[in-house]
Amino acid sequence: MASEVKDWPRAIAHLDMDAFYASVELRRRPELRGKPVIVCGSGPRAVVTTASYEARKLAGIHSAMPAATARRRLPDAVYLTPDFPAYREASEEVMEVLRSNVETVEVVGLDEAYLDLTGLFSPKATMRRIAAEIREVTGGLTCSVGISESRLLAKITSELGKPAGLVVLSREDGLARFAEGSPGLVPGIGPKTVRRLEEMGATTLTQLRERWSREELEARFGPRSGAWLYHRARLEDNTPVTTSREIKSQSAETTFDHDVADLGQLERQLGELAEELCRRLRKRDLRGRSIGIKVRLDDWTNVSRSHSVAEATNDPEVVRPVALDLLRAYDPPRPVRLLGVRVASFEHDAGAEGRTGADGPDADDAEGEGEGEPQLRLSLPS
Ligand code: TTP
Ligand code: MG
Ligand code: MG
Repeated sequence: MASEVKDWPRAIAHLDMDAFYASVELRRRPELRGKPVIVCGSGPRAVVTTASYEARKLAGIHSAMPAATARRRLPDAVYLTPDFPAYREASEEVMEVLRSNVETVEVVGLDEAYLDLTGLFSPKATMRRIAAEIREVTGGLTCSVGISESRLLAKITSELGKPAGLVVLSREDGLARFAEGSPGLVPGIGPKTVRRLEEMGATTLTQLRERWSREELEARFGPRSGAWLYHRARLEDNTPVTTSREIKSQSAETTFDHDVADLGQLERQLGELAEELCRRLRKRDLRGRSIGIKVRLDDWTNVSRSHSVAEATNDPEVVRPVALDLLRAYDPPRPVRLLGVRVASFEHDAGAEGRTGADGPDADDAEGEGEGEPQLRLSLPS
């Protein structure tokens, strides 16, 4: 052990539930215990949202794998369609345990959270107690915990003990342990960047550290991303854990290069914005009852209109027509400068913005979102 937790400047835990959706299903169907369980949609393009550890071991089934592949590999597994309300409810039970034990808890998605344990007498004992309490309160759901000096390392560390593990790792130990590891194991460094680094001759974290100075990285990747990579390669991260705030609404909007007067063009644009917004809502598992539009005219008049639907939604087939009706009813009297669509009045909060390390080179493409997790968070039953 390179250093003791009590000597670290900060102690951060990352907690992540094990095979979350599948475990929630198993809790209410104990007769399925021990069998491979796969939660996935049923349409032709459905993908696996999660597989129980049995299914992972038996046939390497994993999240985001096409459901058809899973069915071919493991035809006898138990296939279930996702029940999001059940997962949200279980998530709330878990997060409530965290919040009642620790002051600073940042929820990032349905099944994971960061906790700031700095200054506690024994972070390890605290997390062991919390894991036991989660198990008890939720009727058997297990989690894995990583404790380290930063969010970045805590996130990597929680993976090491899966399932049901608790691992403590100092930065020094992390550097030694992952010396020969690919830069891709660092959250936020996606496959695209890994390929670029490989081409530069940095296939391991050590090579990246030793062969590339900060200046060189900045020259290649730009000042922000270069500096970010430099620190990631050293497993350095000083992002604070911040108590998650509830997301009240989500919107997508665009400012036109040239003001648009044609209603048809505005409608097409609004349709696309609605699609984009729904994709984001689905990713965060948010559904809202209030659908609104925002229009800014060329004279900077701002107009908002909204309409409530009976059932909370993130379905583009619901959001798009409502938004279009609102636009047609308003029928902008002047050319439009900015157009936006918005969904609010969520069922209830399902986590918070789960984004850290957003300055990475992949931040704006599909790989860099949410600390390098797969982009595809939810596959809704089709
Ligand atoms: P994860 O925590 O990534 O995975 P997991 O809890 O199923 O398994 P692990 O023990 O390895 O943590 O994701 C949490 C839930 O989010 C998961 O149960 C289902 C959902 N999910 C998707 O819908 N699509 C995905 O691609 C991933 C990765 C997860
Ligand atoms: Mg999990
Ligand atoms: Mg997770």
